[in-house]
Amino acid sequence: MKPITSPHISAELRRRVNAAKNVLVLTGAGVSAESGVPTFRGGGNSARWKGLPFDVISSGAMLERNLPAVWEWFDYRRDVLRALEPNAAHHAIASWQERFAGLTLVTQNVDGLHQRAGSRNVVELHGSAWRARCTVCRFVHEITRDGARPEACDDCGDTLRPDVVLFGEMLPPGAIEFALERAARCELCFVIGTSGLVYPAASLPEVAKSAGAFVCEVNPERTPLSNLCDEVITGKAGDVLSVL
Ligand code: BJW
Ligand code: ZN
Repeated sequence: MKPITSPHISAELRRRVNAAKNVLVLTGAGVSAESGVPTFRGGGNSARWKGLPFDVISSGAMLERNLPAVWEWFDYRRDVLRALEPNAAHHAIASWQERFAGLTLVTQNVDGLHQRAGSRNVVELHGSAWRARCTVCRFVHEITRDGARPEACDDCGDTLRPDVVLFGEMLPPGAIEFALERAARCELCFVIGTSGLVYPAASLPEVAKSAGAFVCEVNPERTPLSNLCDEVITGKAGDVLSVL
């Protein structure tokens, strides 16, 4: 039987956690991995769709070329998500709202699992698979967990697209600006379950570090951000955050 080992958390990090007020948390696909959501770059099922790599199907160029294919990919993703639940990491992060006076949760995930765990005011840098947006008037439509998605815009009747940020597209107006401003004045920054490859999201820990924050990464693997971090906790988000 595999021995149960507790992740190592330094006394310095514990001191910082106890003292911090302004905390920025950046999450990526790895935070949802223990719920069963495939990561993009971890060799999971969603890395390819009908033979296409995810960065081809999840791209602005594909949306221009073949919107129905992009919808099909997101319809499939929502079907997978429907059956999944938030995990210990989502719940731990949600509980931090009571722990830190100034918590900012910024996620790259489009799965809505942070909100389902009770996190409020989540900054969704890459949008949500649970919304559709009009390609003409930008009116946003919620897609309910059990309902079918709307076919056309309720406001102007035009074509809808997933309300997500695909490669080569701009982030939602104001979202990255707000996150960068919070990164520049946090004392503690957690980078959890992201490969740190996609910008501008990956610039948030860089900004926090330059502004003097203590930066801590939680990931089973090293990433391009590991070297700038003050502490790297090697482990799964659910295991690490449960004991932090
Ligand atoms: C665990 C775990 C466990 C496993 N516990 N961890 C600067 C330099 C170069 C390029 C650019 C740049 N600025 C912008 C760009 C272009 C581009 C970009 O960054 N490209 C790079 C890849 C090179 N960025 C953009 O296009 C962005 N737009 C933009 O900047 O507009 C202006 C502009 C346009 C064009 C040129 C220049 C400027 C938009 C990016 C949108 C990203 N969209 C996607 C798809 C969303 C829709 C969908 O869901 O399909 O977002 S791509 C995909 O990657 C998805 C994710 O949110 C994103 C990040 O991935 P994430 O979350 O890090 O997941 P993984 O799978 O990569 O990593 C998982 C990690 O978890 C791993 O490290 C595991 O070890 C770990 N893990 N189990 C903890 N249990
Ligand atoms: Zn419309």
